Amino acid sequence: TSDPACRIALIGVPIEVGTSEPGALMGPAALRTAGLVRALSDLGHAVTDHGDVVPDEPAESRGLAAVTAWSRALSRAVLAALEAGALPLAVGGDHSLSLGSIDGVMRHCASQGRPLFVLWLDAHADFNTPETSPSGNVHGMPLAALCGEPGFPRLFAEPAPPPLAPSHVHLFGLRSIDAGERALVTARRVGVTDMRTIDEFGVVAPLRRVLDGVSALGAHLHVSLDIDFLDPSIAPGVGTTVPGGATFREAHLIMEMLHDSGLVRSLDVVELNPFLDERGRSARVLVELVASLFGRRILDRPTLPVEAVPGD
Ligand code: B3U
Ligand code: MN
Ligand code: MN
Repeated sequence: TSDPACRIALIGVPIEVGTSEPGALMGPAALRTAGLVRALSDLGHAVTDHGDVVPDEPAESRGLAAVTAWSRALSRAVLAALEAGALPLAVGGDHSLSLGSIDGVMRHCASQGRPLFVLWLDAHADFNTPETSPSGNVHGMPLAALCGEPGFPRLFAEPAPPPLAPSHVHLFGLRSIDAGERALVTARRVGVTDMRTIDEFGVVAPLRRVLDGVSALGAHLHVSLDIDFLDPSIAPGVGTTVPGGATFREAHLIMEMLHDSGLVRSLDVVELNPFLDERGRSARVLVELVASLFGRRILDRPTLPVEAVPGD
């Protein structure tokens, strides 16, 4: 995203089979209504709306089998976008869609011999397995499945790419974690910037450290933005509200830093539930943030080191 303009492939994923709260399937429609395509094309990007993904089999029921039908179709769409030189933007839909988007990204990275790094902006760790999950909801499991934890059925099309390295995953904004997840995240050495760290150090220092690491690895950076990363007071349109989330200003700065890094190559925007929203507020906030990630800025300069803060 450092180029003045890039090609963006918008892929709608109206999936809610990974959650028990209905409404997320309206997410892609609400983001389009809030002007997502226009916001990005106004920045000079070439945006193609590929419409909504259709699952491989009709998926009426909830659970892993239903998610698999969606994720296989989404994986192909994401891989095709990357192979065509575009940046895939998958909009959901619940967070189980990242099984498909990241599977597609992993296949692309494997073919290029390039490492992959995933930045997970979320209140939750989404690192449950079917065994540890208290709810059985698949949107709480995608990272464990992608990192190759046991206990999942065959989710991905064969030949499956090698699993994601847990040390190449960074959870940012974490403030709700189940006991089984905490044990796994610790044992696998997943990177974490939790809300306490953000309270103590702000967002800039921890995020700079993550981005410097990605840059040193020469990795493809995939960002997965769960709307519950934000505080529910600015983004109420979500099934699982967790108090104490990121403010608009923190989230906005994160997006500007991601843009300035020039490292982001694929993005998910998930868990918007328009049925629970208030007059489109949450959809509009997400469009604002995505626009900042793609280069909307106040002044034409990147964030500066403190020594260089302008003023006089
Ligand atoms: N960790 C809980 C809650 C949860 C995870 N992701 C969301 N909620 N959105 C679970 O059900 O796995
Ligand atoms: Mn999530
Ligand atoms: Mn979440």
